[in-house]
Amino acid sequence: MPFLCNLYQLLRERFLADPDAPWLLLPDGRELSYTQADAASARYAGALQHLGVTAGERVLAQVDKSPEALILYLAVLRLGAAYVPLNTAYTAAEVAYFLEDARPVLFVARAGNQDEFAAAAESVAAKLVTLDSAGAGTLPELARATEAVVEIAAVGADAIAAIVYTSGTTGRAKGAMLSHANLASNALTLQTLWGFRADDVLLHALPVYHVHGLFVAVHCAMLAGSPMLFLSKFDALEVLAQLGKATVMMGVPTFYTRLLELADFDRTACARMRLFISGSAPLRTETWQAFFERTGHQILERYGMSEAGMITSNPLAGERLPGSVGFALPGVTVRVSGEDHQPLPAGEIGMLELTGPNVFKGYWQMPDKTAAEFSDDGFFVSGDLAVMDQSGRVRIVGRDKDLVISGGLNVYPREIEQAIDALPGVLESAVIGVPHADLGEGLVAVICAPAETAPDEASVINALKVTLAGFKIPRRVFRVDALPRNTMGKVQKNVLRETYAGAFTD
Ligand code: MCA
Ligand code: AMP
Repeated sequence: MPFLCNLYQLLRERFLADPDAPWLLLPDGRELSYTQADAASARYAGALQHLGVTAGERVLAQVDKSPEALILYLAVLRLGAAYVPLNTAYTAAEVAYFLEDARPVLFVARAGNQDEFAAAAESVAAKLVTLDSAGAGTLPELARATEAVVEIAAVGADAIAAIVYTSGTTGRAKGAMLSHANLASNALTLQTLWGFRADDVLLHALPVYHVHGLFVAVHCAMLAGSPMLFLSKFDALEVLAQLGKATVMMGVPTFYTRLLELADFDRTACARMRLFISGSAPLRTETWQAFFERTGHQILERYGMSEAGMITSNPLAGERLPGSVGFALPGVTVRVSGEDHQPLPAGEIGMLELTGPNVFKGYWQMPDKTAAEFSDDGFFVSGDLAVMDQSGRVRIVGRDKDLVISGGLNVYPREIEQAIDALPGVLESAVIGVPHADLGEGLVAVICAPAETAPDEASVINALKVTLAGFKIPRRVFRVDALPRNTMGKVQKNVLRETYAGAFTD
């Protein structure tokens, strides 16, 4: 069924079935109802409109997780503008790139950071307002002083609701444009598939600047009109303390390995829970098994990416298998193909490709890159290597793209290598991901530099921290005289991954 209205309209129609139901439950005991969410988003929409935000324009936001951060997102949807969330770990240098690329009319920064960004915002004629973790700042002040915008902008099915930046193999981040229809179709499918109901309570400990925490989690809860137990970040002890009030949790595998480290995390702690969902990175079979033995719960693993939201999922009712990401979502077609984009027989490893109403509208202002990632018959090429069995069950077995996923966050080695190569004394470098008990993969940099001039590990790390977000900083740096290369001259990262496999585990 074609979707021809604003995503916010859809959410609102659903959650207003019980307007007084709680929307957010905060750890300090405060509660916000769905009616309050709706009214607050209208007030924020008033402030945004006053600042010049109109349908089709972009609002860039680097804000801490708070109820107001979600209200900002809902207000942007309400106006038919596009929300562009940024990881709070990004440095000023990284944010300057996003400002330049996204060309927003408005940049919402954390209070205290605004001076750092003033010049960059001004250079692209973006207005700058602030919002801090306690919900204070110049944006909420303005929202109190301006008239609310109650109407919800009517938008076409292809109107862009959000642009989510994902790094690229060239080292330059690309903005994946997601339409209202993309987000709505995925949300409706997941709410049904995972059985979200008004009496669920979603424990929300994910960040709200990525698809997982912002779209998958928030949309499922809001469509069902269920409350979110809204934690400012993942802290295993805090999650354990709150778990008795929740029925569903979504997390990256690191959440689950950290919970398993707590002796008190057991069946009793999970007594009210009906579902644990994992994604964003591979969940190790040992983790799945240990979790099952400890809690009696089979973690439901699903697979997705920024460009398409969720793509496959293990079933709620059927068999959930460790090491498998389940089946294509209803309405989504997944195939495992060879280099010619032709489907391979069941059981063979190939490229996972997909098509469906969830697939994005392209990379912001990069038509060539967009075209390069689609087959002639319109399938999006994921870059993930997979195998599918006769029944359509999918396993992700590797990546064709040079990507490391650390604690659920993506790092494209090229970007880090470019920064390392620019350091004095370094000839070239290779960045790889190797097994890390906590993060899944940990970053290792191998630098090729003469022993006499090579910077030591600490100076490489400190130099990178100036411009790159913390999660992109290699945790170990090794020096070599030469990087291993194949006959074509290409650096053999598989050889490096073997050599340094024990960097974090030995
Ligand atoms: C923080 N640090 C990290 C990471 N996070 N290092 C490597 N990998 C990370 N993921 C570093 C910080 O820079 C800092 O370094 C130190 O660790 C402590 O920082 P802190 O913020 O206290 O870390 P934490 O609270 O322990 O965070 C780890 C975390 C967090 C809980 C795993 O990264 C997290 O919430 N990850 C979830 C990410 C997510 O939502 N991904 C979904 C993407 P220093 O001490 O040197 O300063 S969406 C997606 O992938 C698709 C669509 C999908 O399928 O879902
Ligand atoms: P992002 O670019 O942040 O959207 O990350 C998407 C990537 O995360 C995918 O292309 C996969 O490589 C990876 N990913 C997400 N979920 C899973 C999963 N359940 N198992 C393995 N990899 C996953």
